[in-house]
Amino acid sequence: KLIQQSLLQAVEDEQFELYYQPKVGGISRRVCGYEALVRWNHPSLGMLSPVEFIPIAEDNGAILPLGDWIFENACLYAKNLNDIGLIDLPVAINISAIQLSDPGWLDRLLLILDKTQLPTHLIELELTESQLLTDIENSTDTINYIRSLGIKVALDDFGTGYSSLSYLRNLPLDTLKIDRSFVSHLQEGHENYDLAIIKAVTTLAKQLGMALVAEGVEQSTQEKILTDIGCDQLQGYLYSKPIPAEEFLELCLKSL
Ligand code: G
Ligand code: G
Ligand code: MN
Ligand code: NA
Repeated sequence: KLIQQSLLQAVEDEQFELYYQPKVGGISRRVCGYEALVRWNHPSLGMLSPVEFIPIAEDNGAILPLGDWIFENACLYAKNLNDIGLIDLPVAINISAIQLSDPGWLDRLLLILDKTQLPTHLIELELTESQLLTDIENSTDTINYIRSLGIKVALDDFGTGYSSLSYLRNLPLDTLKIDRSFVSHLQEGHENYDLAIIKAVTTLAKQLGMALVAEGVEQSTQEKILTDIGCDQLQGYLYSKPIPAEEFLELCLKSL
C-alpha cells in the first residue's frame, strides 16, 4: 500500500542506503571482499529491511531503477576503496531475477561500468538458483556475457532451491555461497547431516574450480569447522553485521 506507491518516488529521491558486510578469508581471517545490502531510509517508517520492500519492488517494476541505483552506488563505493589503496577487495551485489531478464539491463550495466570506471574483476554478482532456473538458456547466455566482461558470478543461498547438479555442470559460475541454514547447526564433535553436506559441497566446489563461501557464520566453533574443511571464505555476524559505508571503511582500514 503505502510502500508500493512510494517506492518509485523513493528511488528518484535516493532514499536508499547501501550497507556492507565483510567476507573473510578462511585461512587469513582478513577481509577479502564484501557484500552490498540495501536498506530503505524511509522518511516516516525509519530504516526498512530489504525483505520488506524488495519483493514489492520486484512486483511493481521498481526493482529495475532501484537495482541500477544499487549497482552504480556499490561500484562507486568499490572504486573509492580501490583508489585509496584497499585493493583487490571485490564487491558482491545481489541481482534480482527481474533485472536479469530485463532486455535493457545489460546495456545499463555497461553504461554504469563506463561511468564508474571500476575494474570489472572487482565485481561479483550474486544470483539465486530459483532465478537462474526460471529461464535457464537466457540465464546462461547472460552469465556468459557478464563473465566475458571480467565480472564474477556467484550462486547465492546454494542448497535451498531446487538444486540440481546438472545446473552446476551447465551454468558458468565462479563462486558457490552455501546457505546459512547449513552453517547454523554445525557443532564441534557432532557428525551431523549439515556437516556432511558442507564437506561434500566444499569438495564439489573445489572439483568444479569454484570458490566456496559459507554464509551465516556466527560462532567460532563454526569458523573452526569450516576452516578445517577448507572453506575459502566466511561471512557472518561473527565478523560483522552489514554496516554503513563509513563504518565498513574503518573496519577495512583496521584489518589491514
Ligand atoms: O541484510 P539482509 O536483511 O540485508 O537482506 C535480506 C534479503 O534481501 C537477502 O535475501 C538479500 O539477498 C536481499 N537483498 C539485500 N540487498 C539486496 C539488493 O541490493 N538487491 C536485491 N535484489 N536483493 C537484496
Ligand atoms: O540472501 P542473501 O544471502 O543475499 O542475504 C544475506 C542476509 O543474511 C542478510 O539479511 C544479512 O543481514 C543476513 N546475514 C548475514 N550474516 C548473517 C549471520 O551470521 N546470521 C544471520 N542470521 N543472518 C546473517
Ligand atoms: Mn547475497
Ligand atoms: Na545468501
